[in-house]
Amino acid sequence: MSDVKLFNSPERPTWCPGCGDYGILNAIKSALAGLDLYPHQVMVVSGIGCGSKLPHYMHANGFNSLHGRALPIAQGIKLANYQLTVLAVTGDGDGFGIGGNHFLHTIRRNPNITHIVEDNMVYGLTKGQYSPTSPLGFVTSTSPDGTIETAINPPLLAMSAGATFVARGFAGEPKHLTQIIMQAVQHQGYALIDVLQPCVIYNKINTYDFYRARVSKLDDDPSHDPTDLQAAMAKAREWGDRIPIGILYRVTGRPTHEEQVKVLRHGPLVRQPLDGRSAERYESLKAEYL
Ligand SMILES: Cc1ncc(C[n+]2csc(CCOP(=O)(O)OP(=O)(O)O)c2C)c(N)n1
Ligand code: SF4
Repeated sequence: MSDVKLFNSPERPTWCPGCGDYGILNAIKSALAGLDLYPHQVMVVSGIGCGSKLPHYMHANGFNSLHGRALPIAQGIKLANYQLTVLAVTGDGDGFGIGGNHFLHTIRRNPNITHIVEDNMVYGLTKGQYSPTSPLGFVTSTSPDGTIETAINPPLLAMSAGATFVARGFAGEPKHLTQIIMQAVQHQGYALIDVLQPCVIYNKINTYDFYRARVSKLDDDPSHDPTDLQAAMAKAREWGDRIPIGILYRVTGRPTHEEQVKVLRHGPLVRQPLDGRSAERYESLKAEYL
């Protein structure tokens, strides 16, 4: 039986005390252990940002990549070895700004990966510039008079692009988030979890208190049908006195990217034999790049 302690890393997070990323890290580790997964079965890919330091703070395979590039790298890893449980963990700037193009095309492919977005609505690592999810009028160093760009609504965007699993979590509710992550990992296809993550330094609006007064769990709403796309889109638009968290939308039966790539019918690429010519090519590439 796996255990959450197996995912503990000796590295101490450098996140600010109170940062929402702590709750997300704990939820990820609990979810993986809860699914009886072991560190060697898991790959955590990130980009660059405060939240993207996460792979360093847990014991599993990890890839701290380039700003905005976590999704293509996660897909490449999944194509190489679809037996790995692959998580892409990104900030909102990382996942929806510089990586916005990858976000849309990942949804189209439906790879069997889980995308967890630490959505603090600001660029934390680079000291508080506005991001694609910053609310209109948000005052930052790059928007001293308030942002004049409309914020994207990530769950709504994902649903309209055809995502098969879309959820919203809150870093201040790690047990609830754990349950969402477990279901996202079990989902066959691309699963987005947009996690409301307080940045205690650069976002003084979307704080723990702000969210605690507003979040409402969809699990407590018996009328919510996560297979009803129109209803799920309406829920994703709710952002006022009540902010729904939980699984907004889930549809099953759409083939994953890996199921449709013919060469993978012979097994994971990493387990397929190389013929003589490709072995030579592999050695020359290895010599060139390593
Ligand atoms: C190509 C490139 N552009 C810009 C940067 C600078 N940069 C590093 S992290 C970051 C934004 C981080 O914000 P976010 O992704 O929301 O994550 P957070 O730090 O808030 O967790 C930026 C602009 C970079 N490292 N690489
Ligand atoms: S700056 Fe914000 S996002 Fe970055 S570690 Fe501190 S609280 Fe977290």
